[in-house]
Amino acid sequence: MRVSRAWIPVVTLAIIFAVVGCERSSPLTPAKEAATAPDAKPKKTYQDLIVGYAQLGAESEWRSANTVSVKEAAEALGVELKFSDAQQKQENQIKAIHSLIAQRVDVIGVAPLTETGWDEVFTEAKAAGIPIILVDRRAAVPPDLYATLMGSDFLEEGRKAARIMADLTNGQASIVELVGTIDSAPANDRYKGFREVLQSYPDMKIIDSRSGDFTVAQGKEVMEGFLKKHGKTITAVYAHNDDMALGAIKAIEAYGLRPGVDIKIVSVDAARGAFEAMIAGKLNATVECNPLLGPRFLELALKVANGETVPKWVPSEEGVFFPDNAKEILPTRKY
Ligand code: GYE
Repeated sequence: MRVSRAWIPVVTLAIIFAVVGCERSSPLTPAKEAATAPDAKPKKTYQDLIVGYAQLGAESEWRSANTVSVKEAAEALGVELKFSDAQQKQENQIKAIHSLIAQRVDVIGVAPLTETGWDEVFTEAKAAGIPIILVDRRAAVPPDLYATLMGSDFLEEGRKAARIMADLTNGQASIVELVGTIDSAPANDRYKGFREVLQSYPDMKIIDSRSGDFTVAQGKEVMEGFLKKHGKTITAVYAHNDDMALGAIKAIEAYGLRPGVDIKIVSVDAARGAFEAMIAGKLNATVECNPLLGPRFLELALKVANGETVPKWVPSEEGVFFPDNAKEILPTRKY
């Protein structure tokens, strides 16, 4: 009895020593370890989230709908959104990303104007610990420089456009192509996907191809040039977006031909303007590309901010539309 009592202070001291000693020898005490473990961090909610969105411009109906979708989703969810419009200039977009890094936002969404030229600024974001989410367009960077890409399968859109064009022309056509913004992911893939399918149709030829930068004005201008050069040889137009198709329609009418009849036209996006043109019989088909990415973008932003794993690509689901039921569908279209 006496012996064990005598041991009490010794044992107590030994325990204190062990605990203190342990703290000195290891950089992480069990308590600190728990505080830095991802599970123990308080999860952010939408209301805590500050998200940047470096939009590329306002060149098309698609783009305007995409901007509205992101802004409305942020408003509805209570996310603080820092939005910028680069007016179709990569240098402006890079500046905007620098500013978002300086403001230490939680996540940066970028719709990259072009595929190339992003390594440096994305590396800076990574070094600052700010994840990048690619919205809509791909960027040619190593996969560790972005958290996820959400958007469409542009290659498949190009293939769909070619299959429709083959049906419309019975596999015989002299096609002019209105290409999107040079070096942009949708222009690159819609170009490739279309040609892939055309390999099975020897009598469908692309007789000319030029960029109209995804705008109505340039679509019209480029189509005027095509008509001047090739005249009535042209039997079909493949436009990488609806806006350029709408510009081409104006040019074809001014030239004295009937768009949709004398010259078949297929475009991509399925925006409201395309439905109106189909109802008027001037556009033969449009391949859907969904710009309403706002809610999904912010859902992914929250996950990424909380360190959750997300898929590297979140594709959109999309269809194709034709004039026969365009009138019934138009009122249901949200962009
Ligand atoms: O098709 C076009 C826009 O990146 C998918 O950009 C987007 C494209 C869209 O200007 O209209």
